[in-house]
Amino acid sequence: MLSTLIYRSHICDDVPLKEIEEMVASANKKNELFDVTGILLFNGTHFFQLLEGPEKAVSNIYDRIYEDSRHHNIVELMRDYAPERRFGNLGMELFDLREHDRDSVLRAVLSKGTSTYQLTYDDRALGFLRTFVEATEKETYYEIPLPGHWVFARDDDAAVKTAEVPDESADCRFAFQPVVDPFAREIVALEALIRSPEGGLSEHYLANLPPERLYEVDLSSKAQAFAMAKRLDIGEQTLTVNLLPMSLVMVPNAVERLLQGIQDGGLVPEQIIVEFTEKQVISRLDEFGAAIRQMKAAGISLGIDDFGAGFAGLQLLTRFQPDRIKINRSIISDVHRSGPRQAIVHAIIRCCTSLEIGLTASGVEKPEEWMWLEAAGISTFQGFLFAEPVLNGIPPVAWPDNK
Ligand code: FMN
Repeated sequence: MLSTLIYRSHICDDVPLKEIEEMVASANKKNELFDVTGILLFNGTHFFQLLEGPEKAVSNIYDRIYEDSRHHNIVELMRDYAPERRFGNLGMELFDLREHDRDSVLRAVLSKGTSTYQLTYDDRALGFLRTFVEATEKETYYEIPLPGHWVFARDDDAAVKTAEVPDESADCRFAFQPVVDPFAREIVALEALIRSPEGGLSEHYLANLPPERLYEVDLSSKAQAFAMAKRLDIGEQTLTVNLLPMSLVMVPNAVERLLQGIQDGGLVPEQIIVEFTEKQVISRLDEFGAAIRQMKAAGISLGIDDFGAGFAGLQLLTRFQPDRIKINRSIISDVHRSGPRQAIVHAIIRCCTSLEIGLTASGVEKPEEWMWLEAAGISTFQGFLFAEPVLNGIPPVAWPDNK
């Protein structure tokens, strides 16, 4: 099947254009061998390449291009399928945008097209091409430092802080994971994640409960989380707990019981964020809304977890505006090299900024993901890059240091 791949990248400072011309000559031969065609645009700082050909061949060539040290900040913009090639003449042709005047440059690029149909603007690939030529999106090209620019170091004297569990007979435990602001070097919140007594993950723990006990156990477990937070002496630190949305609806006096647990743990409602994941369907929205109002009136903040992972996120936002949103790992993962993910994150940031909703990126594992997200305007993060959750304890944070 004929596939199309488009990316953009930034040329490395020390690469002479002559070297690129030589590279193009040999790439041309290689592409021809694999039946891949395309065009490479260069504007003095950035490349924009469109590759067309059999799916596997295009993918293999792109993998090699991605590893090429002559460019960096490589962002894949599009992978799609097409009935015929747009630029089918050569294995690869270099087009230097600087050699043409502003008004005619797009026409000059399009004159290289080989499609029998008119190259129209409603074609996505040509949309990307035009945007690159006209440089209308340039302000969103965040140039992040190369990997290795940052080291993540734990304080020498930082250790895991653990405590005895308050009730050994309880059938759940909690692991705590910090949410951090790396530039301020501040832990902005701790999330209490439910675990089985052996440390089994929350999905398994909840999935193994009999359905008729699920909501009651979910709600009553929060008292354990608050008691554990007390033992860990979290002071005035913000604490996030997760709750199934239906636990608020199905368990009588759910909010009163939450408040009692908070008080017994020596905490105050204002330091608690209750998070609901958007993945869980809320079937009784009116009753859920009433419980939310009661929770908010008592001072507890509302968070939406796993934003972007389910199907209800945007619709949920039309009904309830939470205080905080956590973007799911599925959107965060490799965001620095994915145009679609970057566009989605930009849209979430714009939406949350308009609604004054705080935003956290969760599941951050790579320095490049963190750097791109910081550049885009997110300042709080959660993920293995900074700290892994620790059962019955609080881990130290690995803070980034500029090398
Ligand atoms: N190599 C290709 O074979 N085809 C291409 O279309 C191609 N385009 C490139 C575009 C840019 C901006 C850069 C920096 C490099 C490009 N290369 C291309 C070169 C590859 O990255 C790589 O050097 C080349 O395929 C040789 O790989 P090999 O040594 O593993 O055989």
